[in-house]
Amino acid sequence: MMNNLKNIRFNIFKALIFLGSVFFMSCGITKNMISSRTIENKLNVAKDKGILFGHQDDLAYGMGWKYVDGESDVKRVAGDYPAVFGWELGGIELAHTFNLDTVPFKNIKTLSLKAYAMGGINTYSWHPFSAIDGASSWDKDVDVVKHIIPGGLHHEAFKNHLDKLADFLKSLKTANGKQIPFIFRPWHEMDGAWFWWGSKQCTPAEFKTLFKFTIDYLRKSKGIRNMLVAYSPDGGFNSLAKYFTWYPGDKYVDIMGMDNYGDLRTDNGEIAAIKKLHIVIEAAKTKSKYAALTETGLENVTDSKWFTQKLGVVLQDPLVAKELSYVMVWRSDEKVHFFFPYPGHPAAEDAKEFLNKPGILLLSDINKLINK
Ligand code: BMA
Repeated sequence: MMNNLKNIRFNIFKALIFLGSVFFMSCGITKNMISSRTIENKLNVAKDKGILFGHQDDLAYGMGWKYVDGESDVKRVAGDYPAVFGWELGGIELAHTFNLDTVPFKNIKTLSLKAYAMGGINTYSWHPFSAIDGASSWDKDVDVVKHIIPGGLHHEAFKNHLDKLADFLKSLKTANGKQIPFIFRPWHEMDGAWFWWGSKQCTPAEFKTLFKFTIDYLRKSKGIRNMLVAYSPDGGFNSLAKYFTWYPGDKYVDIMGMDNYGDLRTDNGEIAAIKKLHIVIEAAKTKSKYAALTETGLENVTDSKWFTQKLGVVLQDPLVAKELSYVMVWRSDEKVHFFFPYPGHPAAEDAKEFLNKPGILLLSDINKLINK
């Protein structure tokens, strides 16, 4: 009798373990991954509280410094780190040691893990070289997309590029061997015509095939599950239908994005930017996704009031303030260009004032909300 009871208990226990694993596997979570829901959790918690602020390459370099532990131009100016950390993976597909902006991939890895450990969200852009002949992403005269999608002559070479990308993404593991969650934002600004995947370089159908194949390959063939995906046209749209022209489908996208530099450097451009963000927000609402201004900035911050008077005005629009999850400004490379000021720069005080607004969330703000 006692033995039977023990057996029953043991079997129930085994069944629970089995059901638990089936549940977690079906959610795409395995023991070795930290679910992408940890990012969604942050985005959900931030909802209605404010917009998370991000900066590309923030922990890697800034004005007058490079790879200094703990350094960040956002922190130097505003006293806190950004909540979103952007990184660039162009060059990983060729097994380069450095990305196309000379940032070593080993530093990107260490700093991504640091950002994750601090409570931040990592997002990766990718400006890959062509799998056909190594042409740069900006080589708009080459015919790439139709040759690298399934059925194309260079499809295998492209898969090889994705293998290298996947190896890097899967190597983003904590000391306990768990893969960290991240946002991936491939094939961005496709509505423009400056990349080989742009609107004049391939058809929307070819583009969608490229996008879908990329995500399916990373998820299904490579087992990457801890990834949210952002879809980011460049603001070359004026309707919901136009916004969706290159949309690969609901199962491929988690974040409805927009990159937009143009409207934010134009007189009265904030009106156009707000209109487009309303379209992005409508898209996100219709599809139950998040909305984000995935890239913006004013090159070399030549307007000392740009943060409060341009970006700030756009983000203060009531619908935008309520619905937008995050905004990210581009990198600050002293040799090329910078999009966030440094201490002493004429725009530094204004950037600080903007970041101190209650509706803009930095790293300690999101950590406080999460730990509440
Ligand atoms: C662009 C510029 C380039 C850089 C590229 C990828 O906007 O910043 O200098 O190589 O992004 O990071």
